[in-house]
Amino acid sequence: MMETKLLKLIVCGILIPAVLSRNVNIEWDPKGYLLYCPCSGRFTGQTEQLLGALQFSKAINRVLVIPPYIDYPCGRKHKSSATGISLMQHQEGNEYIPFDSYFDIEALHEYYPDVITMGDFLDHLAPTYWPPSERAAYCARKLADINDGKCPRTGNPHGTFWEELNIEFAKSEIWEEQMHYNVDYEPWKNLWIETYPADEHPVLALMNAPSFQPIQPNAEELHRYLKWLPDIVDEGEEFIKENIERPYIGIHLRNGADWTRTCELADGNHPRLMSSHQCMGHYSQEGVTKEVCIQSEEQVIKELEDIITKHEAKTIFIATDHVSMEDEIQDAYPDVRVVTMSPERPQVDLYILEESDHFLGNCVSAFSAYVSRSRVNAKRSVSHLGYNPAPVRDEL
Ligand code: GFB
Repeated sequence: MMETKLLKLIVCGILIPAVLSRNVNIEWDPKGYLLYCPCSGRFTGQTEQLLGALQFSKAINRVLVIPPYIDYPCGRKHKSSATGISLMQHQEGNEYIPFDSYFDIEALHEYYPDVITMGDFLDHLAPTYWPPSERAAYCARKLADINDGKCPRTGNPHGTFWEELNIEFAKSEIWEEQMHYNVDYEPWKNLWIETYPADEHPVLALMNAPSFQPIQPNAEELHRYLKWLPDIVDEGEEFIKENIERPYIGIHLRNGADWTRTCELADGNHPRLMSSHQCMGHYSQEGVTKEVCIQSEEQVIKELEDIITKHEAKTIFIATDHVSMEDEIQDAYPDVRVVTMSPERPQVDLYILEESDHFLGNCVSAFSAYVSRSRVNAKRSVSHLGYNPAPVRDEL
């Protein structure tokens, strides 16, 4: 099944040949393995989960099996000759895209060498060392209690993810104790190691990522081990070379239907909405306002004025999931070139935003948080729509 999917990705031109030609010599590691489903969020949300899982696996000393990204059809775009880009109208199945078709896995090894892709685990280790009768799904008692007393769930993605990988669980291992993913705290780390010693529990398959959402402050640093593959860098650089004159401002406009619904929660009374920590820190009591969450054309145009002047911008690059406001921004600033990508890929949008001379992001979106994190780590300038103070990066 995994091979069929990989083949499909190659035919689609998504997977680079280097992944296939890698010389694989993978041996079983007695320290045991950790699998999980990246069962919430989309590309950048799942990337945050990976950073948390990386930290968790290193702390409890297990090999991390990196899951493929789950790409949902509702978020994919396609080209339409009449309108340029529009959201897909028909429902297709999910796509499962290996981590190493976006990122260089060697760069992760600098932080933790004990990582392996799900494809390699299933092809080279599972057939010999993880017989179907021993495949256990692990979860907390409170999940099992609402799921007929077992861990594996049904539906998309909780069931479809494992089905796609051809993994059927023969049993459930339910933890009764309070187990915590915060393994910086020594007693909680030891609880995992003592409850599930690798010789008795060689493969720990978790139903969700062992991480926090939003990402915890101490995992933000790990972002620097994410290195785009050369084809994404080349694609981004080519777009910059052909369309952008520096200095340029990269702006993220998140305003699709799912976002409009999310921003109904931003009534100014509730702090900590989704990725708002990128602006306000994790512990703020400040309410998230509508202007911080979703912006009108007037707001965007007004806020761009000072930024264009300050950075002497010659180009504005707009990344968006839905409405780019390209024409309106261009009309408001005729001396600045306004560009957006069409057709586009989220990964290339992210790259171009990372490379901008100034990034103007959305406080609430994980997509913006990805760019903010990367730029704050690299000490590059960042500000956010609807929010004036400098972004807060919590210390440990
Ligand atoms: O990455 P993500 O988890 O962050 O999901 P949020 C947003 C997805 O929307 C991205 C697309 O992975 C992209 O596929 N997207 C958003 C974009 N902005 C852009 C953009 O500027 N350019 C391109 N090319 N694509 C959460 C979701 O989104 O929002 C949740 O994870 C839920 O599932 C919630 O829908 C409301 O934090 O922005």
